[in-house]
Amino acid sequence: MIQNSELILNPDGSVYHLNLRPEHIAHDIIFVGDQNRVEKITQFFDSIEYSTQKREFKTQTGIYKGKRISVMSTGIGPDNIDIVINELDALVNIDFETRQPKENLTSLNIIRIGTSGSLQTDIPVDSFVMSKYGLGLDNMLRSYLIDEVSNADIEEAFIKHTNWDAKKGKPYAIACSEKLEKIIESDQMFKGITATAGGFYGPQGRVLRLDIQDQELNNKMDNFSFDEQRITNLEMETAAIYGLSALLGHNALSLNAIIANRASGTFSEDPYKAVDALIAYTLDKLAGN
Ligand code: R1P
Repeated sequence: MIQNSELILNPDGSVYHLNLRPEHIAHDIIFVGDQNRVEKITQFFDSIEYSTQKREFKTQTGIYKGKRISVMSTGIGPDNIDIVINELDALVNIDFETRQPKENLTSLNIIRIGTSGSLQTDIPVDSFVMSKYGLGLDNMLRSYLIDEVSNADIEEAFIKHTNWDAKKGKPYAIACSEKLEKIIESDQMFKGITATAGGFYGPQGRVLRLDIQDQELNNKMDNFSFDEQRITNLEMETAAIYGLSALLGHNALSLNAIIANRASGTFSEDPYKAVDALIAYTLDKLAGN
């Protein structure tokens, strides 16, 4: 039995941070970072059956073209992903009455629609990237036993190529769900390795007033490749989503609208337009159109 201190439920039976009970979520779930992006997606729904929010975690569940979908904001960073995916998994795979894992487990389909910075000059602002792999530079996943889901060959090649300082922890590489990749993929999307950082400034090589441990890291990342996959972009959630989903048996895919190009120093003139186009594309693919 999982103790009250380990799986915390609110007085109404909802899970602690997400504020949701099992009946409130669909098995197809879209993650966004920004809570204001949730309604940018659900505005296209035929109906909304449930809405809730606690802190940065806002969820709406409804029907889009006959398909039940939940849209959920994760806030920023891998630490939030630890909360969101563990609580989502508890909602479907732990019996809240007996506090025991269920015998028949449910696999959720999780798709992130995020924003991100490109590391490659030829992946311009306003384009889309699908992450074939997440490369976690953040350490969150290293609290779990990840050897069976992580790709040690990519990790070792990356550590060698960048002369990675072990004091920052060991990067981890996790593949996307091939099932979701097939449903969503398009010729118009770039595909590659998405690096996930545990912060926005120093951890992504941005220097304002503080010196950083490796000024050359972004340059080294942009010329790394493994098995014809290069590092396309840098953001803060994908590797954590892929890792926890793989460990818990869920399918995950991350899509990002490129709103900044770190290689050329440019930022989109209308970042919302690219995000809106990615939302429309993804919803229709999910609904089977
Ligand atoms: C940083 O500004 C945030 O934006 C990106 C990063 O991953 C980080 O969460 O994604 P979202 O727009 O989905 O939040």
